[in-house]
Amino acid sequence: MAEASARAHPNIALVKYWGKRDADLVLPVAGSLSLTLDEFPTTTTVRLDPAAAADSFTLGGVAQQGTQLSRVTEFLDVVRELADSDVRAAVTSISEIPTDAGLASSAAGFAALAAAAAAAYGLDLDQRALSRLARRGSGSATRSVIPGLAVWHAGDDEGSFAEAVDGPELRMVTVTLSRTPKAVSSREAMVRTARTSPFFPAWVTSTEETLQEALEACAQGDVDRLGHLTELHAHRMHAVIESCDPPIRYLSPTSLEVFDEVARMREAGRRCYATADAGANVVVLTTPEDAEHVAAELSVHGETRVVRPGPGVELISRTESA
Ligand code: 2P0
Repeated sequence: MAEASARAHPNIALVKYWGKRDADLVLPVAGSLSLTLDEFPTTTTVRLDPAAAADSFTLGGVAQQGTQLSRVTEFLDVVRELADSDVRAAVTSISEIPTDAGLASSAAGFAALAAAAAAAYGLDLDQRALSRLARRGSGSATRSVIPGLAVWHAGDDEGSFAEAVDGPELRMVTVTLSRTPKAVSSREAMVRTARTSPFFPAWVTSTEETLQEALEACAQGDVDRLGHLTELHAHRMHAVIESCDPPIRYLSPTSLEVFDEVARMREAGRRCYATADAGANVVVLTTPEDAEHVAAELSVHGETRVVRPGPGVELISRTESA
């Protein structure tokens, strides 16, 4: 029985992914840009079990059912098709981030699962193929395959993958405000935004423009331009989400206080820019020089942590046992 383990880290988008043009293939309406972190890893083991009638999925020692299990099974179906196999698997996963609290747990989860499953089923995938495969599990997982700064190209099935981008030396400060699950999953909220927000077409076109500008800022090593675009794009994403019917609001009053505090620190000369994903937590893009100060200042609002750019997905082990 083959068994493989892999580890991946979450990423935080500077230019956000919000909306799919193909839900089955997980093709985004626009490209995005992110930083893979070196904290909060997910480690996943896939063990093939020829005697099993169904896949199983254990997360943090708890057997999963419902949507969590069906997403893993559907993902393994993609891997099985590539490997021409019908063998079921036992998946065990340990995540160091609270699931569904707004710090994208599915990015690290599906990146680790993609690498472990590919190895267990005997697929020999290069980084691009692994990124495309991870995409089928969760859009943001496309980027967690890649270390550090990563651009995810919108593309078609072949062309929609992430790759590394050179850029300035960055740090992120995570500000954990909420450990409660979000009210609406990002998967569902994306669909609602695309269907009901009158601003959605403008979101798509402006995101592509922002991505091009952000890539130029990376190439020039321009932290302040990149930071400005990051904060701007976070506001635009939350604005388009809040404009859907019925509206969805992820940011809490405390999130907004943190955005205001970040703006005040910036006026005082610190290089720091706020962003937030589909939850109340805020993440601050900053420099190695300013990171500790930013983390200390924001600790009155929530638990803060300075995070460095992290590695891409790593295969930890692969064994073939009798
Ligand atoms: C991002 N987010 O770019 C954006 C910003 C949340 C806000 O990618 O449906 O869990 O599995 O493709 O990857 C969260 O979306 O969604 C996300 P699916 P995913 O990081």
